[in-house]
Amino acid sequence: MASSLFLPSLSLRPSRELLLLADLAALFICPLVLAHGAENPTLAIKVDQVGYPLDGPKVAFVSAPAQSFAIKRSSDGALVFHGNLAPAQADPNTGDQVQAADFSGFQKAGTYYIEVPGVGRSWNFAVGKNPFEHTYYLAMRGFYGQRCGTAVELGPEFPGFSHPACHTHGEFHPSSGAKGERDNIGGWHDAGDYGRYMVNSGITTGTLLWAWETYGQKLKSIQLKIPESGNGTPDILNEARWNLEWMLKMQDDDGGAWHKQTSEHFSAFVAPQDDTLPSEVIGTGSAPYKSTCATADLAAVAAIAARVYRPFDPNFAARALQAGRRAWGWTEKNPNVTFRNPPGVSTGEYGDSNCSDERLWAAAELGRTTGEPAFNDFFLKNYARFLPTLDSPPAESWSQVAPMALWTYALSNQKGTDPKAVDAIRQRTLAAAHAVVERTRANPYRISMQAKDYVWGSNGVAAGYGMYLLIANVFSPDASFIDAARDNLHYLLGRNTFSLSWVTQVGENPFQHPHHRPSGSKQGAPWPGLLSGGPNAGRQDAVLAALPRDLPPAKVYADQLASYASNEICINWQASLVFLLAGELH
Ligand code: G3I
Ligand code: 9MR
Ligand code: ZN
Repeated sequence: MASSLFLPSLSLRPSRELLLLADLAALFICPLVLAHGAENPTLAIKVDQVGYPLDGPKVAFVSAPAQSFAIKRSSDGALVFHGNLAPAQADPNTGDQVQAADFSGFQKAGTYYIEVPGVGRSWNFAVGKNPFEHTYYLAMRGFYGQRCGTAVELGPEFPGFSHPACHTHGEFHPSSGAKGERDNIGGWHDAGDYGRYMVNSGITTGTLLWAWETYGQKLKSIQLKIPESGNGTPDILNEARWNLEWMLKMQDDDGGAWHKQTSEHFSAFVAPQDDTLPSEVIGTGSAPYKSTCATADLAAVAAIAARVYRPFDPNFAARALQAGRRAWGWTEKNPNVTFRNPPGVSTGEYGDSNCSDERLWAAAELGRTTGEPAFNDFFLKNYARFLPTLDSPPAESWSQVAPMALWTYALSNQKGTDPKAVDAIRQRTLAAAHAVVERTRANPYRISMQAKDYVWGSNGVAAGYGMYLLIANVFSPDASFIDAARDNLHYLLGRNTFSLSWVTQVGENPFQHPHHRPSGSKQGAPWPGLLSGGPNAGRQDAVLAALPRDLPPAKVYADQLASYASNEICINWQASLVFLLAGELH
């Protein structure tokens, strides 16, 4: 089994500080690293390119036949640990033969790489107390970079990553039932396109506010270097508010919310400020013009905002609650007005044929915030048929928010909360989470993904498994939940068949060509901190369609700008990543 080899050179270390400096230098100055690694890193060794916590499990994977592995210190190539690889396991989702390199017994902070005799060396990675903090910071700043209607500037850390104010005019599209200009600038660009869509904004902003509610203690002092930093409100809430303000503007006087604000068709691959297509508030094309999914999502998110912002800005909290109540009222009158793109409009549809889960979420969040019996009654009348959505995680997605509804109910401490309902929600969540842990342990790449999960935005599915496990951990703390959640994070950060980090500018081998207009319209590296959509066996773009027919599902991915179905960045999967990172902070 694995044994630790501490060579004399290790005990001669000059000082912890100096070593850290050397490690940092090694991470950023490639030639120095390569001098010790002897050769270029091989894609056959898959590590989390960010790193591993000091005391947790540490596993890398090797997809070429070999016997043993060594961990070497990046600064000088010193051998610090060695062990045998586990027997190969066949992974049907990738077609790989996978051997685990378990170095959990190694617990010294620093920067390292893995060497496998006959195979090569890996990318560098860190072992440390809190390895994911910087990635959390970059991922949250990813939202800042998506800000619309304002100038954005990432500062000296990322020179050249800036844009002047974009989409500074808004107007009503005929499908909205209204005419003329509309002062509704703001929000986040949804993805690689410049559209802003209420349904996707809803799950995204809700997930970020949940990250705050769940992990606020860990997040409150992490500064994001955004214009609001230092204003007394934690930065994750400052950033979320940018989008909330836009969502509130999408509400009509009658309480309903229009579905989206986009151009009629997708713009060319130009920088945000160069997209001059009119930015239009788009409705359903006939009365009542607003959609129920959008309005119910607004009600849910505004209700969360009302409790979360109360200590920092009671006026905003009150405004949000009022908007949430009005939105709820609209959905009572219009329980299932669905949205399809009206004639002449071809931007993202986010069409959802059933808004009852969105309404359940709205009722649950409004109930959790206000304690009013009407919301509790609605929830109790309707929740039972949604319980099965908990049985096959990750379950939540932009079109399926029932798990959010059920969990928020179970976490609410309001008086009228029904203990039987709470118990059912907890038990089903825990049972499913235990099953996911078992499955994750048995998976050759130690991830929760199944063949069916490689859909459009599959990296969000992986992050969603993580979120599910972390919520289970809130119900009943269990280290196996945290470890399995982190396994899915490792997958996103490089421990995958491609040996690729799916977060831009994170790790030594990150993907390079996101379907992202601000990145695609400039030279050089893409905007930092953004999560790729990931492998997608649905192959809904020409790049994926042209890949070999017999590729296993987890391989249907192309790091190409044109592959919007596998390589677009998007705020909803970005939010799941943030939640997962927040849960894995120390
Ligand atoms: O409706 C079927 C469902 O019955 C089936 O069970 C399921 C199995 O995968 O597929 C369902 O349809 C999928 C639908 O998403 C709902 O999940 C479609 O095949 C799939 O093409 C569709 O993908 C969506 C895509 O837009 C195309 O509409 C993605 O979820 C969604 O994330 C993506 O969102 C786009 C926006 O439209 C525009 N902005 C960028 C953003 C990210 O790419
Ligand atoms: O850029 C668009 C992306 O945001 C969407 O997710 C995707 C699917 O709706 O569509 C992309 O736009 C493409 C369009 O659908 C077809 N022509 C090429 C466009 C990309 O440049
Ligand atoms: Zn914009």
